[in-house]
Amino acid sequence: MSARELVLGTAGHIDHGKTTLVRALTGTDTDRLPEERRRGITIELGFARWQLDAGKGQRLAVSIVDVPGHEALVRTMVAGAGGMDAVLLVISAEDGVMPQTREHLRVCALLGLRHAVVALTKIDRLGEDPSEREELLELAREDVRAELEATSFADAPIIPVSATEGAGLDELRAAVVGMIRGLPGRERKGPPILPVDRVFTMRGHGTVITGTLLCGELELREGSTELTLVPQGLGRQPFSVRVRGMQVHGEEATRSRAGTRTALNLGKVGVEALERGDVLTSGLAVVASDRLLARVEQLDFGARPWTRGTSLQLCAGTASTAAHLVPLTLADPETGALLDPVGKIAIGPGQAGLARLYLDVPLPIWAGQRLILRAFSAAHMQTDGLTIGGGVVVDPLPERRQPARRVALARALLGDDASAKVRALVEDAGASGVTLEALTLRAGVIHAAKLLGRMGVESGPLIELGGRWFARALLEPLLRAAVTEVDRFHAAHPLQPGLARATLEGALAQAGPSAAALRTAAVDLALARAQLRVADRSGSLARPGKGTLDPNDLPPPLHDVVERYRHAGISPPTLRDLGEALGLDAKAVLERVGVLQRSELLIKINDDLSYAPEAHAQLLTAVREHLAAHGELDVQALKGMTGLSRKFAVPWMEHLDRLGVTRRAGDRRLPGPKA
Ligand SMILES: Nc1nc2c(ncn2[C@@H]2O[C@H](COP(=O)(O)OP(=O)(O)OP(=O)(O)O)[C@@H](O)[C@H]2O)c(=O)[nH]1
Ligand SMILES: [Mg+2]
Repeated sequence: MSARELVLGTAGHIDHGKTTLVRALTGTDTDRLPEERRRGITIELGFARWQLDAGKGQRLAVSIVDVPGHEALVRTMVAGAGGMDAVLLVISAEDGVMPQTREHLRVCALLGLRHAVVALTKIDRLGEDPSEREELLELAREDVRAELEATSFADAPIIPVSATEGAGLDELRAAVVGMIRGLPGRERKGPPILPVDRVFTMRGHGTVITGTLLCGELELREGSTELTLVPQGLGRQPFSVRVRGMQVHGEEATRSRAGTRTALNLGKVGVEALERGDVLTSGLAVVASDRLLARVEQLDFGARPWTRGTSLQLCAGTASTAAHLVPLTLADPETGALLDPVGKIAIGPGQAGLARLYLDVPLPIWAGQRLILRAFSAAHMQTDGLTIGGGVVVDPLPERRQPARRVALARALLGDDASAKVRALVEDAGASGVTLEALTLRAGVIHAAKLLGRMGVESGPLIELGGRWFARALLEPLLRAAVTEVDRFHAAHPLQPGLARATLEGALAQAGPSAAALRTAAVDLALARAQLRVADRSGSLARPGKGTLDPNDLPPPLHDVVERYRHAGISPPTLRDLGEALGLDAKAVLERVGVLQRSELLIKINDDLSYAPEAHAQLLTAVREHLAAHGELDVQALKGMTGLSRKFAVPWMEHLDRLGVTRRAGDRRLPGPKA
């Protein structure tokens, strides 16, 4: 196999001799269907292999795609053209340029094709008289030259041929070889993208699909090679398929490269599960989407501007659907740069701009994909066909946002800087964040993970939280909101050490939409920067210097409580005693005792019983001494030793167990690990 593989596609008006020329060059009749033979026209895409001698022993393996010229079959032509590297434009010298000559040319240009050879066919039909023939040929040549002048094919060689008599075919071969030399290579890195153009069953093999591998590489590995089928159409889901066999140029192969016509034999899937328009791929490049952001252009012969809601037919890859368009902004006619949106936007004939496209059914879409837009009204049918414009996909999965933000994002996505694309997408996602998968798809970059890693370092502009990426700058306003919230809490609850963390994060959620992970990270950052601190054992959060209980300078209501406990020593009051003594209701008592417990100014024994730290320490010492002397402890002993009543002694025993000073053994307590 040669080093160079490419797809050469025919183009041109119906009956101008495309299929006849392919047969003369390759020996293959690409009109296989009985209906094609009967009507003498091409209906389906045809495929032929062409071994071309490029001189110096080099052979080129060219795959020819032969398209129909019929005005009603332009969608089929577009499906074929999506995989072409170069064009063989066929124009009858007898008839000259006709509507589908123009329309096909435009499709090729809109799809980004830049290389063509023109075959001026049927020269044997220009009459007997040599000088008259020469004159007619010259006229035809001028006609073609004039038509090409304003296109990206202005320099294409024009070769007069007769497919039926063979004249000019050597010159045509030489011109094609010359053109191929100037062709740029295809992108082989990244995931494979193969739009399906045929699905059929082959006896003994099962389901076979064919298509042109647009980018990447396919390698058939021992065992199984899995690919993902991204479907077109409503109600269909992506699924994986196993590749059992591969054919390239009619021969078994284990590898196919970008720009190669490829047939795949798929295991365990019926033909009814697949359709033209589906895409085989792997990794994260293609997504079934029914809304997209695209840079679009309307050709200059259009009859009316595209406004909000304009309906068009959209062709993408080998698929197509009806769609409507919402223009967002215009492009500068000189530089092509997207302008700031002003007023009501309409994209008129000869203008380009940014638009959202809403598709009637989802199609497999990828970033950077070329689109063809066709009109439904037949206003230009007679002269130009229905192809009215085209575009390139800027974002295959856009979120619903304001036009100004769409335009800013589109500017970054249309550039060449992969880091800038990724960063712009993360910033656009705002407080909801975006996953690595979505970023890879939407930016259309292969190494999104690597780029994110670089931008996600501690001082970098991005941050990953809970599997989503955010702009680090989002943390600052949330952090400020958290601090303000805690300040407000201190002002409203001067007796409380701080605000529960969950309550604080809940309050941040009320302030505006944000991901939970982002709120948590903002609070963490406030703690790391010491703008907040953990106030007590329950994890309440406070501002530095606030909510702190200084034991020597307690607010009077708390001071009163502590004093009661201090004076009571080892026989402290119950909550009820305390309430009665201070004239407080149960709630107020609980609140004050709770604050003091959390700040360790009181030590909790059970729900009703607390001790001042001094009395608590005193009792612990006594217990430890008793355990050391006697090796055990019971309620009776505790009562005797301390003078505690039974009411206090029983909870104390349990408290000692919890502390690990004692451990229970039947009715007795033995020394525990913390004795
Ligand atoms: N005399 C003469 N007839 C030709 C030549 N090339 C094609 N024809 C005839 O023109 C008719 C149409 O040729 P096709 O090759 O089917 O044209 P086509 O462009 O493939 O048509 P579609 O695929 O339907 O668009 C056939 O009858 C051919 O025999 C030629 O160079 N000389
Ligand atoms: Mg044909």
